[in-house]
Amino acid sequence: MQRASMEPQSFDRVLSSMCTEPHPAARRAAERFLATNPGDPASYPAVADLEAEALEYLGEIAGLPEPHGYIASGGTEANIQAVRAARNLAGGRSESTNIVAAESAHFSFRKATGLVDVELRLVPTVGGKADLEAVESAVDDDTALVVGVAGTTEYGRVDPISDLAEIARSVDARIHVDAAWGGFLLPFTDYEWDFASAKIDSMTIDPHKVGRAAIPAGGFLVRDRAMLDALAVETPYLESASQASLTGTRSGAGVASTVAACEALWPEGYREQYERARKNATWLAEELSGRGFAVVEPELPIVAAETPQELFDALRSAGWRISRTGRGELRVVCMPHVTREILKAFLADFDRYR
Ligand code: 0PR
Repeated sequence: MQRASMEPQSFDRVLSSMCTEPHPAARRAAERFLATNPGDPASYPAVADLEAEALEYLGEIAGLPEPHGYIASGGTEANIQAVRAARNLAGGRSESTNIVAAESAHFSFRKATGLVDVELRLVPTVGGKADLEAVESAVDDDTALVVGVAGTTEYGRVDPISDLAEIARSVDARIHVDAAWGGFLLPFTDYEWDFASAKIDSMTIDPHKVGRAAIPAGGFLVRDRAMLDALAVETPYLESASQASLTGTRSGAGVASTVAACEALWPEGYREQYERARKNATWLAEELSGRGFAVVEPELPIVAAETPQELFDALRSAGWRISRTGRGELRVVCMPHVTREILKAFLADFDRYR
């Protein structure tokens, strides 16, 4: 049998990913904690203490001084948990229980609502952000949750979170913010996206994306402990009484590397990383529009541009890991590993093939 390479690919041509190279301290921490299980805190107290510390960091980043939650396997799990908790607190499932999100929400909400069998009402966007009027008409007394995205997957847009929170309140629904990708960028912007600036109930904020922790490390945060309790099941043969996470055994590597990355980077390192990404995205957008391509102006560091299919294919064949938006635009995510040199090399190939 032909054996696949045991070498992971390098990051120097990866422009499509929302994951990145872990911080060196995060890598070391992940290795040390590979065989620990935060799902069993009574047997693995060291990693349980680290998880409390990881939550403190995430709370500080997201404006929540007394955070509840846990380090999940990623944004998908955190979004699933937000939907489950809201559904449970709304009195379980009824025929007409629904959640409302914009079409720009990540596809994990389709998984989440499919799993718990509630209706997902997707409303249109304006300028890539949730259309408030459409959200207002979509919610009703059976709405358990309204979702706002702070940093959409395709274009990096931030929904009007405070307005969405108000709409949610008006029908006694909860409001969840998906900052899986944007959460480690937004503290350095003027957006109102967090627990401090809006009355939100829960949040997804992933250390394994811009936070530079090792995969898997997602963040699920709730303001009110009751939301976590709504997810808990009893665990009779463990020393701890209950478990709120979706998975049982969890990654100690994710937890430890979250703490290590935050210790090394919060806040100044993350700020520098954000500034660099912002400048790179602005620069790339200008270069592409200077060449006559229609560019979607970056608000957070994602650049989308209308380019011909043949050019896209040629760049893929040349080894560039690029992706497309649903509308078919070339999409470049300026993650921390994407340096100006890498973008210059990309543009050189872009010019060669166009
Ligand atoms: N919420 C948002 C806003 C996201 O962008 C993503 C993932 C998720 C939730 C789900 O997070 P997990 O993938 O951690 O469960 N966004 C990227 C996407 O689907 C994920 C990704 C990451 C894709 C790395 C490619 C890649 O190489 O496009």
